[in-house]
Amino acid sequence: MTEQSPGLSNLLTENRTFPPSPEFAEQANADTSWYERAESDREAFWAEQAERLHWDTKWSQVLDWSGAPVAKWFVGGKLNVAYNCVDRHVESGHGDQVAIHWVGEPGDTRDLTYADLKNEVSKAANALTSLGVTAGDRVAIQLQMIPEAIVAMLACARIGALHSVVFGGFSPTALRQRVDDAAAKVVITSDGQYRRGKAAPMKANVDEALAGAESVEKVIVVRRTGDPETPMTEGRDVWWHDLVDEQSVEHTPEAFDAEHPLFILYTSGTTGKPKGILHTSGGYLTQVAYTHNVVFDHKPGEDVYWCTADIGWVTGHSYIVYGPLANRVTQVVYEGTPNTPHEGRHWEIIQKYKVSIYYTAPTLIRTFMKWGDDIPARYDLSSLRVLGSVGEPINPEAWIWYREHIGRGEIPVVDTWWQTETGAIMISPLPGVTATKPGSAQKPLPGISAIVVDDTGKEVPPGGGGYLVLDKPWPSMLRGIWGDDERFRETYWSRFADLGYYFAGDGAKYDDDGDIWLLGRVDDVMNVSGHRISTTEVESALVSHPTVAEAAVVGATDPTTGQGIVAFVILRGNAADGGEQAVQDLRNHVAKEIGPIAKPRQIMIVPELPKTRSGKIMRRLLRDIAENRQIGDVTTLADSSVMDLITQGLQTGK
Ligand code: 6R9
Repeated sequence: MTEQSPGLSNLLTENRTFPPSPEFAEQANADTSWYERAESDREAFWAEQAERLHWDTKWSQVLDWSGAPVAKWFVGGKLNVAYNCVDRHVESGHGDQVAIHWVGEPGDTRDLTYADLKNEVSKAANALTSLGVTAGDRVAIQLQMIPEAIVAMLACARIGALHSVVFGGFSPTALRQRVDDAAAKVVITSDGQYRRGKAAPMKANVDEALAGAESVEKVIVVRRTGDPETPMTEGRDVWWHDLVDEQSVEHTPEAFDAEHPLFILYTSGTTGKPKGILHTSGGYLTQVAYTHNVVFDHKPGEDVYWCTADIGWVTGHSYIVYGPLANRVTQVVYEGTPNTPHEGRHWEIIQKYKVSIYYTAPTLIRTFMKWGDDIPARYDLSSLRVLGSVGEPINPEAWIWYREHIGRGEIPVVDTWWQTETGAIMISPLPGVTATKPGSAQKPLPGISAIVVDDTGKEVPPGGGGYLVLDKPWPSMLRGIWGDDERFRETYWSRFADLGYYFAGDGAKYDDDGDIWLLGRVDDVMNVSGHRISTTEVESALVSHPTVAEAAVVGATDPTTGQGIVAFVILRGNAADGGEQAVQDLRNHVAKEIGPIAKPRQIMIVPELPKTRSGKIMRRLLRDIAENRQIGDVTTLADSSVMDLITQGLQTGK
């Protein structure tokens, strides 16, 4: 975005609102007074939230921002993160409460109570200590969604070692890059993983990654698939069950400083090298616990919660491991893919465990839409009472579908905006408090400040659009990029340096009520004949057409209009195949929904869209097609053959 127009040309006409039911509001964890209380004394509000945790030593100062942009929260406080997530629930008499209902992809299951979890984490902590891991060391974890992944993370936290979880689907090159960058001493992985009904080896990839990796002293291998071919390197590799099972269940957690580093999590930036986002202990745990409690209205001992993310992403860290466990959750953890062995797997699990809070991503919601309404309709989903969304802007069409077909048309849907860097949810409605609007994340949570500004950093008026910034520090904010302070300052703090704003990299706008609508990354904002049009907006219009299952839109260079809108569309299964008429209909539909300026220059009907392993559409690759360029690097795609499928289909006109 170069110049400031009166607003992004966001012409979304969505204006439905869904006020909370009186019954829900009556029992909600938060109420409107929280906003005022937090506004009148932000630090006192956060101090109150920190009381959710057990502190071995109380802090002397809530916030020290004198070293900005590196914050210190709860200065002088000491706590043990794992103790807070596990032991204290056992000590308060809840040792028998199920912490994790684990569901393996092939159908095997395992329940772990808080007492079980305490034993497992203590043993794993003793095991790591026996290998010489001490506070401040880095441990890389590449594991699929099995209980040991959570146990390993908590064991690191317990002894003050930093974990760096690397998504199970990442390539050996990606793993090696992360292991080297953090100089990890120990790597924890498994023999193999179940994916779409098949056992795939994992350890062999890890070995390939670690060949010659100097920092790595030990590799711990969890047995999952039982692959007899699993290679073990003498002297370096040890089986989890050999090492951990024989350890004592006694382990005394040490209290660490509130600013003691908790983990590093790599995320991609605009350049090729991933950024190791660093989070610390006290502020992070405070904000993830607080947000998990109010955003999902979580009631310990009553709710059954399920966040479908993978622990390889920040959502798994904050809303499977730390926030929920700090709040004494009972949660489902599922190992596999949503269509194995059938497309009703999630609904079957919700029915079986009586899941009451379900948190997932728009890409999956749209996939469910594509599979058909009749699939969830076959299951009893009456236990559900809160639905959440995260990861990308949710188009109103998908939001409404989610509420109607999963939420019986009556339960709150919370669209939660946040990032790896923010550590915890920042902008979201509160169930029982906010009248929700399909497609809008709405308001910063109590205690959080986020504003939409123009190029000069001035806040835009209602109806206006620009950049989303965070203008006040928050407890779970990143404390840096591992080993690259310069990049940390440059990426997030240089854009509005004189104002001290954190630059989120997302475009946003206010509606006339002052609610925030996220419009996608700023590099996804198109400029067509001087009009700013968000890719999300056009996608949303396309998806609102009955024949469309999913759409991705890019701005392609255009000699006359600056950028032209190019759309890639997947049609629903029951729609006629995409002939010229279908394409014309869709172009007209967008013109009707948004306005003639948003009419796509070109619409390509495709069988699949290129997505990263975390489900984000890689528009860069679609732009390559739209601009007739050689297709760029596809290594971070979940399925690298997708690009071939798309280009072949286009060549043969299918
Ligand atoms: C939690 C997570 C962060 C980026 C963020 C934004 C997009 C996430 C969103 C959303 C609109 C939401 N994003 N949630 N956009 N509405 N509710 O996804 O972290 O993987 O670091 O991605 O995702 O663009 O900047 P991360």
